[in-house]
Amino acid sequence: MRTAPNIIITGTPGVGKTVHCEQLAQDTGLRHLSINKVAKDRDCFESYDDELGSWVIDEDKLLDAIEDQVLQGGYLIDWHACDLFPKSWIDLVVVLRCPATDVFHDRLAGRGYHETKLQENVDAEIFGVLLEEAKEAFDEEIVVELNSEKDDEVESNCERIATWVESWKKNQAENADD
Ligand code: DAT
Repeated sequence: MRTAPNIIITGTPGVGKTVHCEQLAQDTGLRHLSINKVAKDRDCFESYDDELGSWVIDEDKLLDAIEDQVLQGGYLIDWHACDLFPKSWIDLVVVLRCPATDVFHDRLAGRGYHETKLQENVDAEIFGVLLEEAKEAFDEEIVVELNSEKDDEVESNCERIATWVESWKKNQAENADD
C-alpha cells in the first residue's frame, strides 16, 4: 500500500504544469516526475512529428521506465496526456486550465511555438480536450479542474492540493491501522 499519493498534473502545454509541480514539490515533499525529462533520459521517443514539431512517445517503454518508482507512491506526474497511466497507479488527477485565450496564446507565442503547434494547443485548451480525456480515463471523483491563469492561482491551487495530500495520508494511515 502506498503511504504517499501519486498525482497527475496535466493540461495543455503552457498551462502551468511545471510551475505547479515545482511549487508543490516544495510544499508537499512529493517528487516532480517530468515525463518529458524521463522520455529524453530513457530514450522513450518513437518518432518525430514534422508537422507538429514534437516527438511521439513510446508509451510502453515509458511506463516500463517509471513503473517501479511510481508504484512506491509520492510522485507528481507532469505530462500533457493522462490516459496512458494505469488507473491503479493514480490517486488524483489535476487538470490545469487557462480560460483566457489571449493570455494562453501569448504564453505559447513567448515559447516560440510555430503557428500550427500554437493554434493546435490553443484549440485544445478552448475545447477542454485534456479534461475530457481525464474524465474518460479515470473515475470522475478523482479528477479536479483548476484555473491557472494568474500568478496567485498557482499559490492557491498548490495550497488546495497540499491540503488534499495531507488528508489522503491521514486516511491511508487510519486504514492501515484497521
Ligand atoms: P507547462 O509545464 O504546462 O507547459 P509551464 O509551467 O512551463 O507550463 O508554464 C508556461 C508559462 O506560463 C511559464 O512562463 C509560466 C507561465 N504560467 C503558468 N501558469 C501561470 C499562472 N497561473 N499565472 C501566471 N503565469 C503562469
